[in-house]
Amino acid sequence: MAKKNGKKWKKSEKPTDKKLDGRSDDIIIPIMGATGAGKSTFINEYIGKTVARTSPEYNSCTPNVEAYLHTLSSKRRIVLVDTPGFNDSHEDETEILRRVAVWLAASYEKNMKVAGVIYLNDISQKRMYGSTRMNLTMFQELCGPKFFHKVVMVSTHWDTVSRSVGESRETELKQNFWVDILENGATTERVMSNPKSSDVKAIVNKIVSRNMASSSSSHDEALALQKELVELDKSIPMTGAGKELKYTLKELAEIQKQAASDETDPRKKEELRKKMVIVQQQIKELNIPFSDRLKSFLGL
Ligand SMILES: Nc1nc2c(ncn2[C@@H]2O[C@H](COP(=O)(O)OP(=O)(O)OP(=O)(O)O)[C@@H](O)[C@H]2O)c(=O)[nH]1
Ligand SMILES: [Mg+2]
Repeated sequence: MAKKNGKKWKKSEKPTDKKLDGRSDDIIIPIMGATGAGKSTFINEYIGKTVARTSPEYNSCTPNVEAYLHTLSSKRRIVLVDTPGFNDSHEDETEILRRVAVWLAASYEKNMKVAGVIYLNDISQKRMYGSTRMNLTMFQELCGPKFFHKVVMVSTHWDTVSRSVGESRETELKQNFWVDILENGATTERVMSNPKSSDVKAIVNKIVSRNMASSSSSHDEALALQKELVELDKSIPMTGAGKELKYTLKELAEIQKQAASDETDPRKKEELRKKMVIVQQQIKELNIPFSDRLKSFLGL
């Protein structure tokens, strides 16, 4: 069992981090996915009113991890957790990972159980862009394969594509990008009804009833990131997600470097150069702290 004090992740906490007065019988469901996938909309549809701010597509909107509560007649609470997505329009991906990590670690310490995770994907997207792929990779690292059976891969925006186009994209996702997750027991769902609330409620209710039927204890099947931070006392950059972020940021820096060298407009060139500096700074921040390096060298 985890020690309660002196955890490395706690050093990453900031006074601005939102905390939830959680209970151990709360049913926690984080909603994840790229910017514009419809995470905040999903939550609003479930709660039945606008509690989470949404924004027009491709403008990233939700900056913080935010929990929204719904109390069941049994008095148990469903906690839908809105999360910011990782993508290139954000200036600081390390900050996003920090916010998500701190929230998840703090709730894990309070014995709050993650009942399932919903990962949203916008089916109207023609291709798996860099940022969408980055989100998925980070998500997989954050969950870990042992948690995949509690993941629901949900596609949204079905109302904006013809059914046949949507179905062929869904098949591509299943065959090329979601293979690992699905092979390890994740399920797929669609939000396509009008109003969306009936599909959204059905998806959440499935997770809730599965959770109520299960007898596993709260720490049996936590997210990989929670175990790494709390049980294994890793610092955020040392977790699977932290290492993956560093890797994907390196790719992004390469793309920006290439774009800057191809750009002829001096203003755009300067903009790209500034972005590159930000990304390089983030990569630096993700460097493993000296004490961690020493520990792993000593095999501790
Ligand atoms: N047509 C259609 N629009 C949707 C659907 N889901 C979300 N939207 C719209 O897509 C836009 C983005 O939705 P959000 O809910 O803000 O997306 P988000 O995933 O929370 O985005 P971030 O907070 O930036 O990470 C909003 O204008 C929503 O109204 C859907 O299923 N169909
Ligand atoms: Mg949002």
